[in-house]
Amino acid sequence: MKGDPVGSAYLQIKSMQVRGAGRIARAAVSALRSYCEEERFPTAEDFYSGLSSAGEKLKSARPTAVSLPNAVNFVLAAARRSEGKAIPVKKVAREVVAACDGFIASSLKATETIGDYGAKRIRDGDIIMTHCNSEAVTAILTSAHDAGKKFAVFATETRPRFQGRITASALAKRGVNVTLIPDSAARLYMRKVDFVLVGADAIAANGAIVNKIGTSQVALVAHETRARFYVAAETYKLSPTTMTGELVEIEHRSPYEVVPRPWLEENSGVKVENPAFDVTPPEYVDLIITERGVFPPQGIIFLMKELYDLPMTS
Ligand code: RI2
Repeated sequence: MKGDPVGSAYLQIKSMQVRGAGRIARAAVSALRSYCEEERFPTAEDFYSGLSSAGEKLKSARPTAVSLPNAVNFVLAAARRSEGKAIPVKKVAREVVAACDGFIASSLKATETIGDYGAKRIRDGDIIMTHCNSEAVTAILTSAHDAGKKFAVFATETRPRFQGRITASALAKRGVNVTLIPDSAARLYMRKVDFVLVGADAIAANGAIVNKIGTSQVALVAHETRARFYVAAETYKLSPTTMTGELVEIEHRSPYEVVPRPWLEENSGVKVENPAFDVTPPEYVDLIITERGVFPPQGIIFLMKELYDLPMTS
């Protein structure tokens, strides 16, 4: 075995060295690809069980972004198609590598397509607020900017990990007019805002959006001031298990992302909570922009049923 691509991807995803729902999906798939290329499998049984436990390990790195299990399941399904057939294990491994390449390419293409679809929603003079850092959102804003549209962006800092700085820095480097604001200033600036644009880690069957903590507060304020609320997400962020009533698990991270360890040691009577995501109800969402088109939150169930091949129920 050369290195440990799965173990190292697991650690990078868990520690958020690799972050963002799309990026973690591609990192997991890329690790499974390396596993297929690097591992030596004496028997087909070894291949299937090894790949399956590698996939389960990667899925466990972060619990909320459904892009991660969806991506891993895509790869495992590609392997399962050959299970039980008399196909040489090397050939199956090659097919799985091709499936991994297909996933990565279509993920990147999906983000680009969302960029094009979303850019059509931006008009000259628009003021847009975003929260956290999303590749899908950045794709829309840079596509609109590259098309010559003139607009301004307010990016919230996004405590406790300040992903808003990543957004602001990336947009400024591309020449987009961007202003970084504290999360607590969202209501003050919302009066000027035409629409909010955020990414998603998971989208439930009822059109609820699971995204970075604070998103639902921004949505509430947008609702109050009648600013529209748009979500940009590739379809592998749709959560199929929510169709059968499963809830999306919300990740809780270390208290030391919120306060320094010495502070907490000095103030040991203080409890610290650090939920990484929250849920924005569909009533606060106007549109979900995917690579398959633009949907109202109530329409997402039909797309989900089509993509996940489940029978239509009432
Ligand atoms: P893209 C991020 O989660 C944010 O919540 C962001 O909105 C979402 O993933 C989608 O990201 P985190 O990994 O796939 O920072 O659009 O916890 O880049």
